[in-house]
This record gives sequence, structure tokens and C-alpha cells, in this order.
Amino acid sequence: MAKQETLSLRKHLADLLRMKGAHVNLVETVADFPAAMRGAKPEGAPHTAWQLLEHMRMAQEDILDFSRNPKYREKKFPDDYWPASEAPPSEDAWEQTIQHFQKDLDEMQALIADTKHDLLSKLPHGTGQTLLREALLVADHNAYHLGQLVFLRKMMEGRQAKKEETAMSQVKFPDGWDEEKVQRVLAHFEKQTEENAVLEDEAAVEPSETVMNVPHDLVPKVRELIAKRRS
Ligand code: NI
Repeated sequence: MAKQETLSLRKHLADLLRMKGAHVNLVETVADFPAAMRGAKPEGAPHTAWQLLEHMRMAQEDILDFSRNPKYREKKFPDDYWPASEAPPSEDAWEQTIQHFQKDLDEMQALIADTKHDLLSKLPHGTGQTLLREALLVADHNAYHLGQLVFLRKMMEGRQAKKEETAMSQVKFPDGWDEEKVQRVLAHFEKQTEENAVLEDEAAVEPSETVMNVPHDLVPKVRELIAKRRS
């Protein structure tokens, strides 16, 4: 291939690896991934977000190793490609995986950009694979699992919102009351000035009655008098 052609191919590969263009990139998707959702596996989902993220890191690291290490040793599937636990062992682990992933991606890109490496010749320690094939494999694998991560997050956030909505609508009202009536009463009292409130309280007092302040210890006596008078 003419030099100019490989430069442009190398540039396309770099963009593909960076997930520029059609996709959101990994950091955007996982940097603020809600911590409580990182180890959660909602019904129907094959993996947790942590499993997908770690799997992406492990697979990329493996492909990078194969692409540049003449002493490459084949890994065991699935143990060397999937994490042991569904949830990250710590908050730090999530962050470290993102950083590790970024570093390996940078190194893969550097490998592709370096014109000392031929993109199309067979890797000496492989069985026919080329650097071009390995770069495409990384980009394809990352794009596939990144799509799963985005979907998983949207699904969990959707379910969370639905749960909160249901919880709100399940507030129990006493007989004759509903959300609308509560709102009307609240609005009424908020509008009232203090003066109006006093007038309204007084309106509940019968013309033949008087409201007065009575010391606490006299209350039983007063009640007795009222009871006597009524009987
Ligand atoms: Ni995979």
C-alpha cells in the first residue's frame, strides 16, 4: 500500500477505536454510572455493568498483548475474560478499570499509528492474524459491549423511575379524600392571611358561646360545670 493510503487507514482505525462518530464513548457512559447500579442484574439482563466493563478491559488487554508480544500465551475462556464477581469489589475498582481500559486503548492506538508496523502482514507468532484484524477486533468488541452497557443503564433508570412513580401513586387517602382535594385544601390555606384564619376560627363558635383561656388545673372543674349544666 502507498504510504498516504496507510496513513489514512491508520487515521480511520484511530477514530474507530476512539468510538468517534456514531457512538457515545465508553468514558461518557460509565464515568457517572450510578454506583448502586454497577453490580445490579435486572431480570432478563445477562450481565451486570461491572461484568461488561471488566470484560471489555480484559478482552482488550488480551488483544493488545497478542498484537505486540511475541511471547503471547493464550488465555483461558471464560475465566480470563470475565470477572469473578457480579459487583465491583470496591468503588475504586470501577475507577481503576476505566483508567486501565483507557491506557490500553491509547497503547493500541499508538501501535496502529506507528508506521514501523505493517498493518497487513501476518503477526509472526499468530496463525494468520494481522494488526489490521486485531484493531478491527478491538473496535468491534468494544462497540458491541458498549451498546449493551448503554442499554442496561437506560433499562435500569427506566425501571427506577417507574418504581418511584408507582410509590407516589400508592399514597392512601382517607374516605372522601383524594390527591386533588388535598391540593385544593392546601392551596386554600396557603392563600389565607392570618387575619382571615382568625375570622374563620371564630365563625365556628356558636352565638351563645365564648372562647376563653383557662389555666390547666381548672380545666377539669370547668368540664364538670358544663356537664352538670347539660344534664
Ligand atoms: Ni465479549
